[in-house]
Amino acid sequence: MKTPYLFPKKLFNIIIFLTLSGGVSSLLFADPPKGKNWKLVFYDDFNYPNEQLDDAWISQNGASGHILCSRWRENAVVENGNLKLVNKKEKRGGQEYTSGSIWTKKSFRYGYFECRYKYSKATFSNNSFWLIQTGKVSEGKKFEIDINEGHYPDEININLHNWSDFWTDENGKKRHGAKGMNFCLSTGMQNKSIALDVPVRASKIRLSTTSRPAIINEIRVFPKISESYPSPDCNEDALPLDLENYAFGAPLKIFQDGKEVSGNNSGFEKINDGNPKTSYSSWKNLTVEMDLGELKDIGCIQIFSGKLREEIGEYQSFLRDYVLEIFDGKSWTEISSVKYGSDTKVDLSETFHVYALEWDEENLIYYFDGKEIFRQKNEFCFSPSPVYLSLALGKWCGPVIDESVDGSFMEVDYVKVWQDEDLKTSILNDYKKPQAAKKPMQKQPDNVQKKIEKVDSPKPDSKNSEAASTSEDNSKPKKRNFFKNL
Ligand SMILES: [Ca+2]
Ligand SMILES: [Ca+2]
Repeated sequence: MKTPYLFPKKLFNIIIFLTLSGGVSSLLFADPPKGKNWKLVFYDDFNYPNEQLDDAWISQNGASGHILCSRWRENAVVENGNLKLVNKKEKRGGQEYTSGSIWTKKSFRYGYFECRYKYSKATFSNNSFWLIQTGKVSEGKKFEIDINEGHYPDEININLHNWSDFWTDENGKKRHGAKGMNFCLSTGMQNKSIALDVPVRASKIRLSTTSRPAIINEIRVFPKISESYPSPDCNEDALPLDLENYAFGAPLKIFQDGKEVSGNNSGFEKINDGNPKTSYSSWKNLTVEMDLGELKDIGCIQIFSGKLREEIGEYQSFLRDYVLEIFDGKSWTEISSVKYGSDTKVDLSETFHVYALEWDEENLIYYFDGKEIFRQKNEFCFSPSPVYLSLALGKWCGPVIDESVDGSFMEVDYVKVWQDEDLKTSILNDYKKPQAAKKPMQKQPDNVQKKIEKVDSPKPDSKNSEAASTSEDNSKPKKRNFFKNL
């Protein structure tokens, strides 16, 4: 039985910030928001021997087809008071990498869920703290709440999935509902203006990026001028009348993962339609080739990227990297590039941060370091769920770099769950869940599962969701082992 860790209540009311190198703050403790009669019902700070992890947690032991790694108990290591989920470059379970994924034996309905962790320092890792309703739906729909599927170095992803209702879209793809938001804590690449000291002469320009999503609102190409250039996000009618934008309406070729794509209603033209509020986005490696028609003397190239979140009036999900090339009529030459993530001012693998969800019958409210960052109406999450801590490897999480992934780890300081003692419908001491049952995605044959795509989501498809990260043995009956409430 797990040792209960009880702190004086007063301690939980203290929020301590440490200022570390680079001006990054690391939150030591957060706290449930005030106004409810919170009771701490689960607390694991991993301050015990590795073997004891199995008292309260179940580990995946097997492959997951939708990601690039199989996941095993050996990759979940408790040491020095923390849990490490470790990525390894090793062939196992039919895949090239291994990692770790665990979930609580205990399930919870409603409450305040909090986890303090660091991302693994690897670009294509998915660092997840999440809930998924397993087994029979007692009320509402099968759901998945991704409190955070974090991507190195500074990306936060929140998603709510409905795994009960599916439909087939016009392309024959099976879809399900998913809504959320993602954003990067750094915004240096959103408004990129590349002014050249010496003009270059070119008839074409080419922009390539591995960012996912790759959202491009507008590309502008200007001649050399003596004044400063306008901001890349300004409206077309705000440009000086005598400043020609060579990019406006220029023919485009679009390549995804190296293949040229075409099609009506593709939205390519939004890349250079003059309107910074319209955009084109891709979930594959994107290359945009723009034909300027003839050789032009170019003094500045501007790239404006990012998804506008109208509810807060901010752009998010900007490009994380690019290579910009020009064609002088004979050959291509690189004139500017940014390495993936090098613009970041915040590295969520360097410092611990607190990710949290407040879940009740009406709302899902998400927090980062004690501050609300997003909220959604709760329309179908009414059943109990275990808490998951998962590390996965997937191409949608950034460029695949073997050297950085081997040995990288997501480090978890603690997980806490509070519940509102005044909310009679929450599960406090009376819920008896016999097993972690099969997840919904397991019922899909592999070929169907791969086709399922989300809608209304900043992520491209369900294979990117931890929902499909089901353990091979997840459907097996689990031994009853109920965590003692604190
Ligand atoms: Ca546009
Ligand atoms: Ca700890």
